[in-house]
Amino acid sequence: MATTPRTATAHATSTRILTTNNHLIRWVEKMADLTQPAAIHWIDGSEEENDYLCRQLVEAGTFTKLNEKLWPGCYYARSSPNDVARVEDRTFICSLSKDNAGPTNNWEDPYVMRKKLKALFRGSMRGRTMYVLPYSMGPIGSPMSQIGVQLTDSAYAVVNMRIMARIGAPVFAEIDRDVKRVVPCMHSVGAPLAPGQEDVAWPQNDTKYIVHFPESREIWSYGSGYGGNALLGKKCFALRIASNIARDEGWMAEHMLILGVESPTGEKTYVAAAFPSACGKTNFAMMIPPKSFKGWKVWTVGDDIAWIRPDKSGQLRAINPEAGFFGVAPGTSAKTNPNAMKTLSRNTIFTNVALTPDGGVWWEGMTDEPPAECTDWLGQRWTPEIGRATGKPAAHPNGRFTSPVAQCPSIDMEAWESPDGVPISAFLFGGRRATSIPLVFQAFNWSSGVYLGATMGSETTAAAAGVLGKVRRDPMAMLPFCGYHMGDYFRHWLRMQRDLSTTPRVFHVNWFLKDENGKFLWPGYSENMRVLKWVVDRVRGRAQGKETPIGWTPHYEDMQWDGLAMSQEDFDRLLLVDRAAWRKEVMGHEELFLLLHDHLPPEMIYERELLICRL
Ligand code: TSX
Ligand code: MN
Repeated sequence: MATTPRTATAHATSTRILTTNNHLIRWVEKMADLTQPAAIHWIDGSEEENDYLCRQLVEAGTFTKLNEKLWPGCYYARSSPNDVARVEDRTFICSLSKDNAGPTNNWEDPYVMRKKLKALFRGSMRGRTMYVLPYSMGPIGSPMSQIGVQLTDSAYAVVNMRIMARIGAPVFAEIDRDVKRVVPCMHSVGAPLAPGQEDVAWPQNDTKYIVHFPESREIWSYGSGYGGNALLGKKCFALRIASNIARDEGWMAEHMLILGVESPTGEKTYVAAAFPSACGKTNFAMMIPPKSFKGWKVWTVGDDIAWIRPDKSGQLRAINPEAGFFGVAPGTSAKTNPNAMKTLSRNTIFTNVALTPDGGVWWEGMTDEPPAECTDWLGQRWTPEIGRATGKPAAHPNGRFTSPVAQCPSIDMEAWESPDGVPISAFLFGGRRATSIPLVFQAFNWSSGVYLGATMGSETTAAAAGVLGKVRRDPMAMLPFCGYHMGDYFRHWLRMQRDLSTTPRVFHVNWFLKDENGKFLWPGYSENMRVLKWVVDRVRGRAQGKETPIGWTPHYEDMQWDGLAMSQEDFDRLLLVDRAAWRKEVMGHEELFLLLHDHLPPEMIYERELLICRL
């Protein structure tokens, strides 16, 4: 297999080829012929290389180096206003059969799509450097890890991926061992430069395509440099492609945080949790227990994605395939998430937040008082007065920080990079629901737990206080991320039970119940530890539960209340199972099931019938 390094293409200046894998070298050549880059740069992942790329980004105007005293090792970027989020309507699952993509994914015939993509990518990297970026999702060499190679014309994508994944020379070495299939990922911002043409700070194309070929395990992303559109290891690979691999191989690729709860005796219990967006998933993953919980600790393993598989004994074990947090900045503060604030205090890339005059960053919710003046995410002067007058925030609501996981004070140092993962004892599903859904309840068994996940959802936040928002269903928080038919996905969840000696216990939580005046009934944040302790106690067989039509809820005395004034009456309100409201709720489940009916496992219908009977 070994070949001597050679120049990849005649028309491009190139740095040294860093692999001996001929298949990879030939693919890079072929893609360079297609996209016509001015140069090819094989990424080694070194610090020197990263410094070089960051310098280039500063020169190009993409990056601003932040004040080294206040924000050591940090950079600031503003995107084009046309490129600020994932583009779900431009995201495609191009399976051979439309049926396999299901009704919740965009689909196009793979042959038609390939033709389209070839045309878009033809010459798309002219005047730019094509980076050959090898990455490992999961610790390098772990049997649970997967490898991808992203070809990209975005240095911004490279330096972000260096935080989000393991990249560079050690991954090439893993590829050269030739034991794992590599997922090819094509990425172009779709903004070729003519000779002499001046570049813009954030190149992008108004035409965008985020395309997955599940059978051939390929990703093609065109036109965007932002987040999940450009950092292809994350949503594209670790969820959409990996969900296909996982189904075929008998494991699970989930949109879940992973945390460990340590009791005063040192006993550690790991849970994985799926929440829809805007439920504070990262806050929960980095939660600090209240002072009254002496000796209890919460350890972070991951905040977004979990790859979970049964070990030889039939116990589910999970890894966080990522090495970084790509977190939403607005709302993150020393009050809501002190661990996140410490994590992002250095070696972080900020995108689409506000820039302060002292070379720092700011976003809505970071401090009680906004800075007297700053530059907003659009590059305009912003003051609190201007903000009030225009109603425009200084930071984009989807402004982000890219930070290394290892910098998180609550990171589970012993376990987070364990090649075998951590044992998962419980799954939590959640939603943002102002009424009807109790603070916490436990499913009766695995299949009623799968039903809980399948029917979860959040109220649209735009609804006025006290008015019932419309519930948007987001099964297992996977609706935008499952790379195949959602009905088959439920079937896969149900089938997983066969390979398990014990199934994790399944719970549903809702931190967002409100009273008639729109006031939150539950304090949330650190106080969620009280719920987490009941979950752990249930898993360990230590806590009682009260049987209700929807599952088991805690009794008042099953939960630890030291340090929080919680009356039996307020508690009863938080745990109330309103049968009339639930009969309506079940009607909402029907809507989703109708959409998925031709692939829906019969167990889901059966669980629904059982629930109706119990109500
Ligand atoms: O992240 C949140 N969590 C989980 C924390 C571990 N948020 C923020 C959600 C938006 C991203 C929450 N918001 C939580 C919560 O548990 N609960 C709430 C609702 C809430 C907001 C404010 C207060 C109480 C509850 N109290 C005061 O503002 C004083
Ligand atoms: Mn996510």
